[in-house]
Amino acid sequence: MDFSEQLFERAKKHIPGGVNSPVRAFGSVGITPRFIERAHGDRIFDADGRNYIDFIGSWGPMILGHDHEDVAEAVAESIRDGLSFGAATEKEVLMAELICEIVPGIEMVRMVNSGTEAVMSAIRLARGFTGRNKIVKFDGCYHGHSDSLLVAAGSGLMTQGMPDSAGVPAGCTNDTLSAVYNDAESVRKLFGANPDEIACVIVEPVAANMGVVCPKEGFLQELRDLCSANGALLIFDEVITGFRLSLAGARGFYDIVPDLTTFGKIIGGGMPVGAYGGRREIMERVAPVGPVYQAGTLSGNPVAMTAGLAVLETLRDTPHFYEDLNAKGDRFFGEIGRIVAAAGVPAQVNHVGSLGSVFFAAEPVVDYVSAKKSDTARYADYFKYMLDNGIYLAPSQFEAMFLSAAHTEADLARTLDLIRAYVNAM
Ligand code: KE4
Repeated sequence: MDFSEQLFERAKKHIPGGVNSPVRAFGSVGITPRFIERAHGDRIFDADGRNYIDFIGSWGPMILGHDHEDVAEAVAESIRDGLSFGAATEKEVLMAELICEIVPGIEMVRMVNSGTEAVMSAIRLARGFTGRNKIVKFDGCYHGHSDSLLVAAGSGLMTQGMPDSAGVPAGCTNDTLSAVYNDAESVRKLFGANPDEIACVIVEPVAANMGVVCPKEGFLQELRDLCSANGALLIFDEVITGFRLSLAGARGFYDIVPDLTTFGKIIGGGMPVGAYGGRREIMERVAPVGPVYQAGTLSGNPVAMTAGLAVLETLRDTPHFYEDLNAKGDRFFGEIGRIVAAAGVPAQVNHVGSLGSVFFAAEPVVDYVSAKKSDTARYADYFKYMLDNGIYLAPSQFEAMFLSAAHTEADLARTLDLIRAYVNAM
């Protein structure tokens, strides 16, 4: 039994499923999860001394690669000043100023500790600002595990076969309406059936929790127009796309300004950070200045802010960062598309820049229904083959691959060779 297997047995004694987040249990691929000991650049190293080219990057935060010199040094120095004070610090001011400087349309921002918390708070704020209760989400989109959003959610809930979680009273989801991703008409109908009752529409501008599903031309603009016409707020959940697709995230990439935006992952550089922000007239409804309550002991933690600031400043100050990263993604995912087409296998490749997915599906994947037609057994077999050959992919068909600035051309070429070998043997 290798050390990861030993650790997993021990973990399962004291942690539900042996993991602190379900997708890490490798449930849908049916093998023992690798326990990771350390990481550097585009590589992670497991407890048995094996190393892998990492395409998860902590589910998005590690856009610069692991163990980036500037980030590591800044955090190491910050720790000596103290870990947490439960008081205001300059670093929170610097982070808020930086996000408002970088992201058009954001005038104020509140730091929290996870993407879930950011979305939960943004939803409460939308309800408090509009005085309305109903919310619209999209089948297959995942916005964290707060009660009212665990409806036809993506990510682990697709893998776990739990379309709606146990323990969520109907009262928490009665006001949650579900629409079809890439189908603005389904949203229009919900507005028609619930006049003046919908507080917000929340969307992953590029869906990445049913695998990556790209917005059809005009879809996001139609959501923008529908929300404006009906007095509802448009919320972009940019926990994954924020600072990934462009410095201004999806809103910059697609030139659409939502009313509220949620962030996570990259803004913490790997530390527990989330945030939500928008224009002043909305954000000033948040306590202590407004009536919408939200709080957090470790919100804006100085060490976490140090990590996030180091990452965001590097992203802002590195010439052509996104041009280069997105071009790398176009080349890499474009080549996978050519490989599967040449092999004539039932597979689809969806990507936007450095964020992408390979679906083992015969038809294009454009929403939750088409994503669910994927051959998850085939994906599990593919995952195991790649893992055995030193490539660490998402342990579920319904997750994404994340490229970083640290992924070398040699490692990407090796990955493509393995994908080619696999699909040619299908
Ligand atoms: P967290 O609470 O996990 O920080 O963020 C929740 C969240 C909110 N919005 C979007 C668009 C997200 O993708 C997420 C979390 N993403 C998953 C990956 N599919 C986190 C991985 C996990 O659950 O372990």
